[in-house]
Amino acid sequence: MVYKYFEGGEVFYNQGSSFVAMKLLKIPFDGAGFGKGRGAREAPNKIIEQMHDLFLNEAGTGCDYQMIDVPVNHTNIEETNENILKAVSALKERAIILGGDHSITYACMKAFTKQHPGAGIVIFDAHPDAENMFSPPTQEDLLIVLVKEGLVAPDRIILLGRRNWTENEMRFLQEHKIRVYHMLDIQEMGVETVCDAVMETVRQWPAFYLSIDIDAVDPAFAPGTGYLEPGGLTSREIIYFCQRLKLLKNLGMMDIVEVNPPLDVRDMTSKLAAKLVKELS
Ligand SMILES: [Mn+2]
Repeated sequence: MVYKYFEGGEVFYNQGSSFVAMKLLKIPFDGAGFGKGRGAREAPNKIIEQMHDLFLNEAGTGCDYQMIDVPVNHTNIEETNENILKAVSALKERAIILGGDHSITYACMKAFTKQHPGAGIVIFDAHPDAENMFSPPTQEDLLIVLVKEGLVAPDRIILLGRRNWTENEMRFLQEHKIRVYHMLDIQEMGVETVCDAVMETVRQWPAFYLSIDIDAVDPAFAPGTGYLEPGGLTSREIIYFCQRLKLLKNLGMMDIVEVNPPLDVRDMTSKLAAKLVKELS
């Protein structure tokens, strides 16, 4: 057996070689915020290019991908969000979204929670993204806007990988009692225990969205991103989380954001993102 079952949980489980179909949404938007995400527009195509070198995933599942291009306007975030909303709302089944900067998760989540009232979100990120309150949100304040606009209940949010924050962000997380597995928690508890705990919680939600800011991973493994934050997850650890979380039936949408090919080293980061797409499929 490749994956262990999640005790008591409903799982998606494929043993041996099989084929699945998956929609891949390309959202090459990097126009939000203060420009740290610039370059992320190149990520979707770069990641797809890297996927050509990967065949079956580790569990033996192959996948037919259907690519969908979402039109973006780098100087107009509202227009871009409208396009994202339309594209994600049209999805009927599980899909993977390739950003783009982290601001895209706002419109994706808006569409997702409309389809799945009461849905939650699991976010891998080195940062809480709760500093300012711009609306529409940038990658700096995604979380704050999700909560303030009532798109997600604070107790249906789980953050993983946090290791840098501001005072405002710390206060926000505490005030709203948002569940956070900081890097230190992950180190002390161990990845398996944390993953078990996360799954135990999210399987009780009607549905959940998985958002992976690649900066949750240590820059040693994923240097191609705008904010380098030492002390993150290893590539193996993020792969492990993906392999297990995707077993939950109520996982709906997933995104991988903040991959920045112009800042990358030998396409390491795009390659890792490509690997995550395969393991999530
Ligand atoms: Mn981040």
